[in-house]
This record gives sequence, C-alpha cells and structure tokens, in this order.
Amino acid sequence: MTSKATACILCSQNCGITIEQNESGQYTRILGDKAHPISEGYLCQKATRLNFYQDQARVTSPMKRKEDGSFEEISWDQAIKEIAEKLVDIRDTYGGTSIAYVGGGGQGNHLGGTFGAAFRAACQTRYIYSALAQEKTGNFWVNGHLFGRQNLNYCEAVGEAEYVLIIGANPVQSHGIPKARPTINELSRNKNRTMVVVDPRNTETAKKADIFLQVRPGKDAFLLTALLGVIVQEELEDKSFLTDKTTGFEAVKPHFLQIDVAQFCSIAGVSEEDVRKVARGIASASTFAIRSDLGIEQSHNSTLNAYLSRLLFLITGNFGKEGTNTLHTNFIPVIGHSKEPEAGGLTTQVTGMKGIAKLFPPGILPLEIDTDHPKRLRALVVDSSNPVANYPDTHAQRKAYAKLDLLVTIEVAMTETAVLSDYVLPAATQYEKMEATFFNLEFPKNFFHLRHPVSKPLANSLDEPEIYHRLATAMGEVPASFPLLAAIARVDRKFPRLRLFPLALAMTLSIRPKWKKYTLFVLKETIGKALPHSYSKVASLVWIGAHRYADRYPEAVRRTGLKGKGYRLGEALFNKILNSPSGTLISEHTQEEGWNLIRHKDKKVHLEIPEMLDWLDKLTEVEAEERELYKQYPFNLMAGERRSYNANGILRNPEWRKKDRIGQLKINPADAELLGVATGDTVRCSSRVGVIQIQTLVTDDIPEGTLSMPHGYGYSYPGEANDEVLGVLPNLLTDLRDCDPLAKTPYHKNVRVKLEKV
Ligand SMILES: Nc1nc2c(c(=O)[nH]1)N[C@H]1C(S)=C(S)[C@@H](COP(=O)(O)OP(=O)(O)OC[C@H]3O[C@@H](n4cnc5c(=O)[nH]c(N)nc54)[C@H](O)[C@@H]3O)O[C@H]1N2
Ligand SMILES: Nc1nc2c(c(=O)[nH]1)N[C@H]1C(S)=C(S)[C@@H](COP(=O)(O)OP(=O)(O)OC[C@H]3O[C@@H](n4cnc5c(=O)[nH]c(N)nc54)[C@H](O)[C@@H]3O)O[C@H]1N2
Ligand code: SF4
Ligand SMILES: [Mo]
Repeated sequence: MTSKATACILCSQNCGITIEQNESGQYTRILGDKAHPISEGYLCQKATRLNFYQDQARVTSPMKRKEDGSFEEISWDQAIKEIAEKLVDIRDTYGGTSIAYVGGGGQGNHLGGTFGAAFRAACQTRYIYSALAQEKTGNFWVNGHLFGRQNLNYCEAVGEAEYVLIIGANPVQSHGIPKARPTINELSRNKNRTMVVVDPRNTETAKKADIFLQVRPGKDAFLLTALLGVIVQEELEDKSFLTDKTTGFEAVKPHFLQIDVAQFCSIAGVSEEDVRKVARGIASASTFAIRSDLGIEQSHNSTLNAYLSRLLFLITGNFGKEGTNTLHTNFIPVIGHSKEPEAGGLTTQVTGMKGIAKLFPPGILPLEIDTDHPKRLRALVVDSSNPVANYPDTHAQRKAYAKLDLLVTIEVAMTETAVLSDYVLPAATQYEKMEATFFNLEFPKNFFHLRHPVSKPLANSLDEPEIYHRLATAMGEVPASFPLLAAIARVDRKFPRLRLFPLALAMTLSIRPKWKKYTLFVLKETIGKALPHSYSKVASLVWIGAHRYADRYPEAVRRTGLKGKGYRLGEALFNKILNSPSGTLISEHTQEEGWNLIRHKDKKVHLEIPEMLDWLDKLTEVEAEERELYKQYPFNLMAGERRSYNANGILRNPEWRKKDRIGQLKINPADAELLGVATGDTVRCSSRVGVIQIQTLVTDDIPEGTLSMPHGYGYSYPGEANDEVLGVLPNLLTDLRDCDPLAKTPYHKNVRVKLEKV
C-alpha cells in the first residue's frame, strides 16, 4: 500500500487529497489531505469516486479515422507527421485565422493548455474557444471597464463577511468557495451574520438562508436594479468611499433614482418589503460580499447582471477590504485582456465577434465553421474539452465539425467529439503526470499546488506539452532539444547564485529570435529537464511563473517566510512549490496592495459604463419582447444543474454515481398534475432546436413553470447495457441564438421548452 498527495480534479476548488493504492495500482482509498493549505482535509462525496476517472475506458493509442468512420491505431510518429503536415498546409493556404484551439484545460489541468500557447504560435492563430467563455466573459468585460483590465478578477469573502448575498449559485452542491459546506453552515448558524440567497429554486443553499428571494428565472437584473434603486433613492450609498475610491457615481446615480422599485420587484417576482430589507441590510452591514455564478451568467441580461452585482458592493463601499470582494493576484494567469475591436482588438472572421479576456465564445463555433465564407474556420485542435456535448446546441456543433478539413482531439476518453475527429491523441490522465490548475484565486493569502503523479502513465500516452512540442517540431518551427542550454541548466540548478541559465537563455533568444515564441518548449527541454524527475519537465512553466511572481510581488512572497530578493527569491519560491506535494502558501498581501492592482492610472474604480447604463434603461422593453418570443414555450428549463453526482464531463462511466443514475428532470407538483405525470414517468421536452425524452422527479423545490435538469449526463460509455446512454445531454435542447448580446454567453438557465407526457 502506498499513499500519495494530490488534488481532486472534479471542480475548481481542487481540494487536497491523498490516494491510497494497492500493489496493482488501484485506488483503494481517497481521503482529504489535512496538509493542503486551503482545503485542510475537506472533501465532498464526489472525490471518493475518483477511481472512476483513473480506471475509465481510455484512448490507448493515437488513432486515425478512416473513410467509413471507423478508427485505426497508428504510431505517434505517423500521427504527429500527418497532423503537422495538414496544419501547415491549412495555415499556409488559408492563414492561421482558419485554425482554432478549443479547451486547453478542465477543472484540474492547466499546465498542458498553457503550453498550448506555444503550439498556437506555430499555427499562427490567436483563436481560443473555451468553456470559460460560456460563463465568465461578461464578468471579465465588466471588470475591464471597472478596474482597467479584463483579467482583474475578484474573490468573494463568503467565509468572513457579515452580510452575504448568494445569487445564481448553489455552493452546497457546486462549491466554488473553499470548504463550501462548513463555510455555508457557519454563515447560516451565526446569529451575527446574514445570508441572503437569490434563486428561482429552493436549493440546498437556499434552505439554509436567513432570507430567500425566490426570483423568477432570468429576472435577476430587475431584482438587482431594485436593490440598487432602494440604496440610491434612500441615499444609503457610502459617500466617502465613492469620493475617495471611485469615479463616475454622478453619471450612474440618475439611472437608479428613476427606477420604480415596486414595478421592478413585481417583474422579478419578489416582495418589495424583502427587497427593501435586504438593500438596507447590505448598506448597514460592516462588511458585505457577493457570491455569484452560472444562475446569473448563463441567463438573460448576463453581462448586465455582472455590472449590477458589482455596483451593489461598490456603491456600498464593500470592496478592497477584509470581508468583502477583493481583487487578487494570479500566480500564473488563465486569462488575458482583449482590446475592443475599435482599438485594434482581434475579432472572428465570420461573425466578427470580439475576444474578451483573449477568449472566444463556444456558441459561435458552428457559425464560424458551417458557412461558405472564404475565411471560415477549417481546423480545430481540441484539448481537455468535449464541445460536441458540452457547448451550446449539440446538433449544430456536430453538423459543423463534419465540415472541417481537420479535427484533432487530445483526450483520455473516447468522447462525443473524439469520435468525430480525424485524429485522436491519447493523453496521460491528470494522475499520471505533473499537473496544476491556475484557479487558485485567494486574497490576501494565495497558494499554489503543483501535483506530482500518482500512477505510471498508460503506455503509449503522452502529456500535452510533449504533444504540442512534437507537433511544433514536425511543423518545422522549433527544434526538439537544446543540448547546450540544457547543459547550462544542469549547472544552474547546482549553482543558482551564478544566474548562468537566465543569461544563457537571454543570449540564445537574442541569437535565435524565432524561438522566443517557443520559450515554453525551450524551458521544458532545458531547465525542466534538469529537475530531479523525468516527469517534472513541465514544472519549467512553474519555474518561470515563480520568478515572475516573486519579481512582481516580492514583499508578499517574503511574508510567507521566504528570504532573499531578485533571482534568489524566485528560486526559493520555485523550490518551495516543487517540494510541497500538498500545495503551499505563495504570497501574503496587504489590502492596500490589492488596490494597487487596479490598472486605471488614478487607481480608482470607474463606475460608469455607458453600454451597461443604456441596457439598463431598456430593460423593461426587452423583457416584454422576450415574453412574446417565447410564448409557445411555456416552461423555463434550467439546463445544467449541479447535483451530488455530476462533475461536468470528467467522469463518463455512469457507475460512478451512487444515486440519481439518470439525472431526472425536476418539475413542480402542480405542473406534474396538469400533465398527468408522477415521479419516474417519462416526458417529451422540446425546444426550438431539439427534442429529448427524460424521466421526471416531482418536487416542491422547483416553482411552477420551471424545470431543472443536470448537465454532465448522457455521455456514451463502452459496455453499457444495449449501448444505451444513461441520462440526456442538455445541449440537445440549447439554441445558439439564445445568448447574451454582448458576451455571447448562452442562456442555459433559461431554455424555453414545452412538455408532453410520453
Ligand atoms: N456537483 C458539481 N459541482 C460542480 C460542477 C459539477 O458539474 N457538479 N461543475 C463546476 C463548474 S464547471 C461550475 S461553472 C460551477 C457552477 O456552479 P453553480 O453556478 O453554483 O451551479 P448551477 O447548479 O449550474 O447553478 C447555480 C444556481 O443557479 C440557479 N439558477 C438557475 N436559473 C437562475 C436564474 O435565472 N437566476 C438565479 N438567480 N439563479 C438561477 C440554479 O437553480 C442553481 O441553484 O460548478 C462547479 N461545481
Ligand atoms: N447545457 C449546459 N451546458 C454546459 C453547462 C451547463 O450548465 N449546461 N456547463 C458548462 C460549463 S460551466 C462548463 S465548465 C463546461 C465544461 O465543458 P468542457 O469544456 O467540455 O469540459 P469537461 O466537461 O470538464 O470535459 C473535460 C474533458 O477533458 C477530458 N480530460 C480529463 N482529463 C484530461 C487530461 O488530463 N488531458 C486531456 N487532454 N483531457 C482530459 C475528459 O475526458 C473530458 O472529456 O460545460 C458547459 N456546458
Ligand atoms: S468536487 Fe468536492 S472534493 Fe473535489 S475539489 Fe470540488 S469540493 Fe473538493
Ligand atoms: Mo464551468
């Protein structure tokens, strides 16, 4: 028996775990890792089933799809050579803009996707489509205006604030905050703290709330505006904070002064009395924090919701201090900042969509591919993502991908996207290689967890950085190895004080400027190769990350107990991370340093965003139009609920679920009675683009006219009885047209459907 420290990869929290293995390598016991600096031993029920990830049906060899749709196993050499030739051909004929990169990391793996940047350089493309751009890009766009850069994200002090508003999130099931269940329980029990939950559904979290505002689906913008209306009209704003720390309040104020609070509450379906009470509660609390997620991101007015929810904590002065929402530093950033098109920012070739935070929204992929436009997308390279199943409108995604000249999928499993691909490349699982996520977003203390492998890699699988490097080499862009630099790196690891390697690297790159964009590959084969284990080559990324982080925030890094400055501090931080298998603290900031992160020159938050204020003024008009549009579809389906046993598409074997094996559709008793259905009956559910059949679960937790189904179900898995797929893919119902006008984030929580009994 052995026991190794690593992390759970089933949600962005990445709780520390220890995995016990028997002699044959099977995972026999999974426990919370008490040494992990954030989760401190906490686990939810999903983590103990991670053996279903490691032991799943795998892609075991590179595969090439034949004319008849079946696959043949081919060698790595053949796969790399053929894919590289095709990429070069497409790139040189149609330009790099005809190639896009999709995914690049899920809930547990961001090292591989980061190396993807060097691979994209070889393809000459800057198009990245990712799941993040179907949830958070509205937030990022608003952050860009408020704080000066789209990659300035904030964390939410749910564990500390006196008054907490949870809107469109169900942390008891979906987590999204450290140690969610004990954190929510404490908030709920503590008489000096208040928890308000805004959700159309009486969720596991709502049941613990002091005040539950059961909003109508998709009407949060009205509720948030009403809250802001009360605050502004009753002059409850924090005037000194607004003067000292922000600009633009005078321009924002009139839009809320004119709001008819009673009317907005009525559209939102909540009592005016409760809304007034909450507005006053927020304004008078010593500290207030908001936690929001998909419920307001994947629904109507998504980008506006992002703006309004931020105004709520900004206008009341609850920002940038302990117990509120605060900006955080990024050890290694997952996102960037995109300029607006007018300022030269990149747009897509067919629909002209702008990038936000350097990402493009999955919902436009079919439109960029399935067209006769000469500049259409012709090749996709997919990594750690299953767009056919998980991106909006499975039918449209599938149809579009058939039109591609090249589809390559890098995967551990034979997904719905892999089976359509020209080539499928087998990746090592996240427990077979060194991995990390960059979702560690805490402030003022931040941590990082570089995970060492638990199991030996499956024979014939490779890690993603290796795949990308081999492809770029075969494309004739960059050598496979750098012997001289590698030798210098070995000496540098022994005598880092001499700073030999950074000097040699700088010299090499000035002699060979073409290699600059492939620096990540160069580092992997030099400083990475000089590290103690063969698997730690990819830690070269963490090496450069640690140096940059220590350079930028030396004081904060030293507060964790590390000594030195400059290169020495960077080395100390890197060594600490490399030698902390359970993760480690990397920085300890002061609140004042948080304010320095703001990128506007005046270091103030700029409250006025004209596009958002225009949108706000048209809110009631648009609402009326929407009601008309969806008249024939009386039900609002929330397509993608987080439950006890779903974890995106990471666990495909349905055996992993201890309950809710098929992912039932929740329906209110009154609606069920009208339809004549009881729990366990099957209904036909149709939207504008698709029809599914699904089993019902009759429950009071869901209001009349509203339905809820989980995502993460409906994947094929070899060996299932009669090859029958258990559960249903929600994206069989979702419609590309139903999306936010600005960020193009899909309305997965507001899918309009009709129901019939089968
Ligand atoms: N168990 C489990 N946990 C997960 C995941 C998983 O697959 N399974 N996935 C992870 C990922 S990738 C993500 S992004 C997060 C998402 O985490 P969450 O966003 O917290 O999870 P959801 O259940 O999708 O939606 C949150 C809530 O929004 C509510 N909602 C629906 N429509 C509306 C609306 O119009 N207004 C409001 N106010 N609320 C609405 C739903 O009823 C639900 O309770 O979860 C992560 N955690
Ligand atoms: N209708 C509807 N659709 C949704 C949602 C919803 O609520 N409703 N939720 C959306 C959200 S928030 C998200 S985040 C997305 C997620 O959708 P995707 O971006 O598709 O991500 P996952 O489902 O997590 O799929 C991850 C894939 O990575 C593979 N994988 C696991 N480990 C590795 C590895 O080490 N290397 C490689 N190369 N592959 C690996 C897994 O087999 C899996 O197929 O789904 C979205 N889709
Ligand atoms: S799924 Fe549960 S155990 Fe795993 S990281 Fe998320 S909260 Fe932690
Ligand atoms: Mo997500």
